[in-house]
Amino acid sequence: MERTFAMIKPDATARGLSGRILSRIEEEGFEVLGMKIVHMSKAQAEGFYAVHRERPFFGDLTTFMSSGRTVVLALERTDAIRHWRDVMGATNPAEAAPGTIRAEFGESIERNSTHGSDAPDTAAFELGYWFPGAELPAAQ
Ligand code: IDP
Ligand code: MG
Repeated sequence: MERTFAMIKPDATARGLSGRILSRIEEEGFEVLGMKIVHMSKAQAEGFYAVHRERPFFGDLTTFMSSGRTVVLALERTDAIRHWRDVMGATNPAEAAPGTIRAEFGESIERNSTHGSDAPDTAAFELGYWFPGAELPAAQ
């Protein structure tokens, strides 16, 4: 079993897509260990995306991510990190494979509907960022 951090981004919550995305998550065999709705501040978005601080899109990205509600999720499954990245599809919805969430719902490379951790170390950081302390059940 492995855990990953996922998020339904503001473009998707605004269009009423949270339920459909959560259904897909459960259909894919993920256990939802933690879930909450967060309207993050700009500073929280900057902390979460600190790894992208130097990228040209950092300002726009953190403005977008703090513009509305997100659903933050702690997910568990075998091969969770890679499987969730596969289900989301490529960062740019125009390049995402048919049937992926970003191909189906993404509006642009920025407004691409979902987030997923890309490696064990980023998953650990991101899970701890949104589910601090003992909010999640202890790993088996
Ligand atoms: P990922 O979400 O597929 O892991 P990252 O490269 O980690 O992609 O970028 C984080 C987020 O930043 C993306 O999901 C997207 O919302 C935004 N982003 C990435 N590249 C661009 C870009 O070239 N222009 C605008 N926004 C971008
Ligand atoms: Mg990333």
